[in-house]
Amino acid sequence: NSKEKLGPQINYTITGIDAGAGVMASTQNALSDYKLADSNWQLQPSSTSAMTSTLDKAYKNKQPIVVTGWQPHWMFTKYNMKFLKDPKNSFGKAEHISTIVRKGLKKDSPEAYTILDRFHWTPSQMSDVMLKVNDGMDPKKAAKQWIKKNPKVVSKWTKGVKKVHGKSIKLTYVAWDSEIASTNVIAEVLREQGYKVTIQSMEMQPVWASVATKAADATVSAWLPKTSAKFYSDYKGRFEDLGANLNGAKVGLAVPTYMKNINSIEDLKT
Ligand code: PBE
Repeated sequence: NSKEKLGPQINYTITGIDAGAGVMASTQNALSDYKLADSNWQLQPSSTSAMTSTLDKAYKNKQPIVVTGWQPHWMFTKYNMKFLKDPKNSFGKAEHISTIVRKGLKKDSPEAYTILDRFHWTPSQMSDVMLKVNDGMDPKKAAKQWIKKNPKVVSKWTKGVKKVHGKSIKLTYVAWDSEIASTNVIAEVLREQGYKVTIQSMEMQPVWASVATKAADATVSAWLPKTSAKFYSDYKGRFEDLGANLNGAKVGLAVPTYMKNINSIEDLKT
């Protein structure tokens, strides 16, 4: 019942994801910025799949829940969700996802560099791939289908670029739904260009380290300016930022829209 205080109903718990994610660090900041930790609020780490399954159960029963949320993600397509207002700006405003490549890639693999540099798509295009994967389709297959259906978009990335033979490219990524989609799409595009592409998923810190140490060639999973800010500054000068591959991303705390009285992070206190 909406007249009851929210905190006790959900044990003052925000349902989070993997501890290494940027949204978890930002949520910890929010707990202190809004003085929520003082009133017993805590962030429960889990995994994206555990978080979304907890959300699914709460949603089906119209029970209150507060989760770490971000967009693009299918949770906003599958459920009616809203971000809580963040007047203290703990989560930053708009985020973009950047393509980060190793130093020297331009010289060693100019064709891949050009395609990675041009790679840019929209949240709704990314969501098309994400939804298919969420419905159970193999990510590689979903990527291939998307490429086949969007030849005009893809040709903007590959136009005039020479085919290659026998060259290899290694991409690293974090296995978040958004990055599973983008990494598989760009990997398939590079394969069609003739590259032998390997993709490897790991935690966020090793992703950045792999590009900085040149163990990997690139990643398309850098949420900025806030979510991966720590790694961006830790490895500054040891990678090249090719700019946004997607604009209009967002990170914050999210709740189902049936929680009518909770609209701002401030409201968690009341
Ligand atoms: N995310 C999705 C990541 C970036 C992509 C918001 C869960 C993070 O929090 O680091």
